[in-house]
Amino acid sequence: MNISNHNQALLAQHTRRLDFLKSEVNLPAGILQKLKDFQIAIPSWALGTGGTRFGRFSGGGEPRNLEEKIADVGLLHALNQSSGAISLHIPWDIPTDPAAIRTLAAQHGLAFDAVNSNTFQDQADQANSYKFGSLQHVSAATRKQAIDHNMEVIKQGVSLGSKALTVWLSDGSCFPGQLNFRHAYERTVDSLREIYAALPADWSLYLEYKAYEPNFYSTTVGDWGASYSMVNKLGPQAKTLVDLGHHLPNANIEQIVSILLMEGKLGGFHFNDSKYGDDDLTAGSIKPYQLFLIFSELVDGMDAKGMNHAKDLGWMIDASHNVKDPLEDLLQSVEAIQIAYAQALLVDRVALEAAREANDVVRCQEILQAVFRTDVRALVAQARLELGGALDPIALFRQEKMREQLIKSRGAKTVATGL
Ligand code: AOS
Ligand code: ZN
Ligand code: ZN
Ligand code: ZN
Repeated sequence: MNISNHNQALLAQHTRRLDFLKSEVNLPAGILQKLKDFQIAIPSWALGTGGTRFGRFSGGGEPRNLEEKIADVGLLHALNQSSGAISLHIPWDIPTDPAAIRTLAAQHGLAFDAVNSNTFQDQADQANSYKFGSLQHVSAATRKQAIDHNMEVIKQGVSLGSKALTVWLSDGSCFPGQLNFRHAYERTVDSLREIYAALPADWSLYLEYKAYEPNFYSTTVGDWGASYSMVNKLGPQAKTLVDLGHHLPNANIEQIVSILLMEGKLGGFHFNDSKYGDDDLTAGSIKPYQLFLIFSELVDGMDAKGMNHAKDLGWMIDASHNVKDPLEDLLQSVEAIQIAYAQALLVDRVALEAAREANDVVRCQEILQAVFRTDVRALVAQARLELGGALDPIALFRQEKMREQLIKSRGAKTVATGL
């Protein structure tokens, strides 16, 4: 891959754009360093073509094992220098030789982000079924099996150097009357307490909530209120994870984020975008203003607490690709997140606060929208350039015929493990 030739060819145009931006906007000191430090983890399950229950249209050249998934994320990271971590899903990814896997990841400059447990599917060798839930199950044996699985995931994560466990539960019910909500809640908390007790001291537990699907009447960890109350019961290492696609329509996600952050209970994100439900579309593809508003709250809230933007929350993508090349799609997502972050860093907080205190609603909107309508792509590209990435990662991916090369080495009909 010839990044420097690619960058050389685009440099004059890039410099023009960056100079224009600098002439228009006062760039705060340190903004480039913040952008350079900001890394977004790639989920191992998003590297292949997804699908729906109606079908799946394979794209070809997909990673067939953990080593190839790491290679794919390494490729993304080489292109954008902002995807320096991979988030694994157990048992879709089993590191049979953790030392070798760690070495391979290190060769690509990758760290291991949160590990994800899976008690929403039955595995072939499993004694008890999760058809009626896992941590909430009426049977103690089934709950124990799910607890043990989470403990096993923590072990796997420790062997790779991960520092967090993400728990997403599909537990709930499909019909009114099916479930005793209180019992389901209490059993879930009791099960989570056992998992929490197995966390190493420097680990976090992220509890992800989701309004519905696959259960269509109730989900036991169905919203941030349920997650927040549970993580509060568990202890300081447990926090809520916000997946942008997991809310009921029109939810004010930025406000949820702001409150969780203020309460010290925001753990991290699964970034994606959606029009209707848990669509898992490219971040910023449908509601880029919402993404910006979320980042605006994040920057404001993290700065108020003196938090490190890059390190103190878990930044992950959770997406599925049905019609796009997964790698190109992920490059788009990372860029959209970086753009939203860069814009949030440009908000004049002092002016905004003054306008709020004066009840100058028009001014408040002007301040935010002036930033949102500023094209900061050259700034994000400059951060990539300074880190040795490509000025235009997708263009380079295409110029170098990377998908064609992957198809040549892995085959045209591949099915990456995962959903
Ligand atoms: C499911 O809807 C959630 O977003 C989870 O994060 C899940 O573990 C992930 O999407 C993989 O299926
Ligand atoms: Zn998710
Ligand atoms: Zn989801
Ligand atoms: Zn989703």
